[in-house]
This record gives sequence, C-alpha cells and structure tokens, in this order.
Amino acid sequence: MSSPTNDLMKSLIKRNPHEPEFLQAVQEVLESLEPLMERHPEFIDAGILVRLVEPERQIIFRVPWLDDRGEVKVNRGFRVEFSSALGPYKGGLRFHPSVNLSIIKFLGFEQIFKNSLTGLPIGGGKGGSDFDPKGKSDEEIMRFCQSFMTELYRHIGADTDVPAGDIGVGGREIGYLFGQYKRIVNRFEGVLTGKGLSWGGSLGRIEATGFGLVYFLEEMLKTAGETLAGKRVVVSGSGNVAIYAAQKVKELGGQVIAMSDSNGYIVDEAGIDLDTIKLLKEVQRKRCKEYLSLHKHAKYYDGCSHIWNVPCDIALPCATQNEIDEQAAKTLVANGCIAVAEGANMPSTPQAVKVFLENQVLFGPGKAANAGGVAVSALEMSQNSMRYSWSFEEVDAKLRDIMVNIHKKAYQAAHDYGYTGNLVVGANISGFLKVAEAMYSQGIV
Ligand code: NDP
Ligand code: 2IT
Repeated sequence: MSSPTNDLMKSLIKRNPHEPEFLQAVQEVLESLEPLMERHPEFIDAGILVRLVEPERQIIFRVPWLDDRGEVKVNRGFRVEFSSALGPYKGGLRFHPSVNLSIIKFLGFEQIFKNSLTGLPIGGGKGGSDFDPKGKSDEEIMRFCQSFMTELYRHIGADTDVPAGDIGVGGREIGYLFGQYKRIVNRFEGVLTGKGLSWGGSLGRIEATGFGLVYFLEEMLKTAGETLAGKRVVVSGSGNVAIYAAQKVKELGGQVIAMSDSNGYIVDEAGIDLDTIKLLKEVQRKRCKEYLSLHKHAKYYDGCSHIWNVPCDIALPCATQNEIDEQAAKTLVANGCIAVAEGANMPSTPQAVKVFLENQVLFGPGKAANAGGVAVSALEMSQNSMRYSWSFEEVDAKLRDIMVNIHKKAYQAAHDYGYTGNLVVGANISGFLKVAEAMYSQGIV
C-alpha cells in the first residue's frame, strides 16, 4: 500500500540496504507516527520525516594506535550527528567489536526522540568504534582514546556536540578522551559528560540510567495498581546500567535474582549480591562466572540469551540490542512476567514487543525508560555552564521528576491518539512532536 510512511521506508531500504538495525529503529518510529501524521499533514508537507531520517552529518575516521608490543593497530571511528533541532548533538560513544555504521545510526536516531522526551535542550547523536576494550591494558586504552580524540576533537564542542559513555566507555575512557581534548584545544570546557567528580562531572551520573529506569518502571507499575515490593526481577547485563538498576530495585523492595554478561548468567535465589558484582565488574573487570567463587550456592549458566528462561515478575534488559527475541518474550509471558522496562537501547526485537503488547505486559521502550542517563548528562552540562554543582539529592530529585514526567507525557500521548497504555506509540509521538515543531519553525535546513 502506498502511504507517505511506506514510501519513505521503501526509499530508506533502497538507500541503506546494509543497515538492518537502523532500518528496524526507523520502521518502529514511522509506524507509531502514522496516527499523528494524519492529524498533522503540515509535517509531511514540510518534509520533517524525510529530513529526520538522514543524519545532519556522519563522520567516519581511521583510529591508528600502538599496542603494548609496539604493533600498529587500526580501528574505525564513528560520530553520527543526527539532529540539532533541539540543541547541541548529544549521545554516547560505544566501544565494542560489533560497532558499525548501522548500529551507530540506530542509536543516534533513537537518541533524537529520547533526548526530546527529557524536556532538556539537547539534539541527538551517537558515536563509537569497533575497538574491543576487553583484555587491553590501561595504557592501550589510553593510547586508543587519545588517537580517537585526535580526530574527533574537530567535530565536537560544549555548544556543538557533547559525547558521553555507552557500552565499553565509562569513567576511565571519558577521562582519557577529555584529557586529550583539553590538550589539543587548550580549553577546559564541558565537551563530554560522565566526567570525574573533581573535574566537572555530576553527582548521580553513574547511577542515572539505572535509577531512572526503575523510577520509570515504578510509574508503569502504578498504572496497574502494582509496586516493586516482593517482585522477582531479572536484569540482563552487569555493566553501568544493569548494576544501578539492580541497586534501585533492591532499595524499593524488589529481589534481583539473575544478572549476566556476554558469556553467561548467574542465578542467585537469595538475591544477587551487588557488592560482589560491583567489585568484579567496576574494579577487577572480571567475568560474571567469578561470582560463584564468593557465593557457592549461586548457579552459573553458559550463554547469555537464556537468562529470559528464569521465571520472574519483571524483566529489565540492560545489555544490548535485540537480546529479547520472540521466543524469549513468549517464555517471559508464559512464566507470568507482568512488566518489561528497557534499560538497553532496542533490546527487544519488533516481534518480541508485539508479544508483550498483545499479552498486556506493561512495556517501557528504551527511548523513554532509559532516558535518565542522558537527562543527567544534560544536567551535567547545565552545572558546567553555571560553574557550579548540585548535591546528589538535588540531581536525584530532578532525575525522578524527569522520569515521572516522561512517563506521563508518553502515557498521555498514547491515550490522545487512541492507543491507551501503548508506551511505544506514546513515547514516539511525544518525542517526535517537539522535534517536529522545532524543525517546522526553523525552516528547511
Ligand atoms: P557497559 O559496557 O557498562 O555494560 C554492558 C553490559 O552488557 C555488559 O555486562 C556486557 O557484557 C553486556 N553486553 C554488551 N554487549 C553484549 C552483547 N553483544 N551480547 C551480550 N551481552 C552484551 O554498558 P552500559 O551498561 O552503559 O550499556 C548497556 C546498555 O544500555 C546499552 O544498550 C546502552 O546503549 C544502553 N544505555 C546506556 C546508557 C548509559 O548511560 N551508559 C544510557 C542509556 C542506555 P560483557 O562485559 O561480557 O561485554
Ligand atoms: O544511550 C544513551 O542515552 C547513552 N548512552 C547516554 C548518552 C549521554 O549523552 O549521556
């Protein structure tokens, strides 16, 4: 059938045939926006969607570096500056061997709407490299980050584009990247977020994505008269998002019984001990499997994807894209799961999302549910501009307000367009509207 969105999707597939993750992300947004486009034909006439699916700028660059044996290595660096309609490009950097243009474009595209939903003045972008930080020494990480920034610096700036962390990029990497940026431009500015607390970072940024996810989950549960108290929760991943999501679940009375890394998952019916996970992952950079040496009663299973077989009330996918497929979603439903909130970006396949929605599972899509990280990044930018810093309690209160507000906006938009309870449609419409209005006002650019 010919419709403006179908035609757009067809041309997009033709122009970007080797970008499945990007096409997947766009397809979902375009489908969600159909009811809105019927009410707002002016957005079609102004070419808002046609423009929005084409990044404003895409940078791909060589990153040469020397390993500890003196051997030359070369990785590929990316920064996709997707939309500056609402503010400077903003979004993380991912260092993982799977990184390619499709993955960076899907992440950058999602980021536009996520950042809009926060209500803060930030555009959308994403970047990264196919560099694998696993097994590298600190010196190798430093040399890689310095080389990466030696090209990236010319494209970014506190009012232009402000990168941050994502998979494989945490405080250590942000430190090396910031040091090199400052050295090249000779300016101390808030060009990255997730900085150390003594040099411009914000209290609460480390916790923000995970805490925000659980604040959002609480709002989802409220709409069904539920709370976290006594719920069995499975959290995939054991990185930044997973750890602080698990911590907040525990604080609010839930029990986290399983976590994972890319090799496998652990089940601890007594409740996962987060001090052990933090020690293993944040300090020692070791594998989940090692958990068993300190907690003999726990169980470890090889292969991360089967974590969704562990019966639970709530699932929080916090690892990576497409980690819940249709079969995993059906298993979750069969085991009585009542809510899924996405800490990762696009962790559920479109077929899995369909299973959740058809079975009345409360479903919080990543671009709404995991927006707490970038929201506190934007608060870090505000604090840098003021040359001031807020207390942890102040930042946490603002984060909670932002997450409650995102849920309210998404819920309301879904209701207004006849999709009550469908937060996928609600988040896409609500996030898009603000961007579309800004683009409409700013003319054809
Ligand atoms: P980390 O690098 O801190 O942790 C990633 C975790 O996910 C690790 O446990 C890792 O296991 C696992 N993982 C990564 N890739 C894969 C894979 N291909 N298959 C299976 N497991 C995998 O990253 P974050 O916690 O920061 O990010 C997790 C997710 O959250 C990502 O989707 C990211 O885009 C999203 N996100 C992050 C935000 C942030 O502020 N950091 C904000 C919003 C979303 P292993 O160690 O074995 O690789
Ligand atoms: O996916 C995301 O929102 C992030 N990785 C955080 C981005 C940011 O700029 O803090």
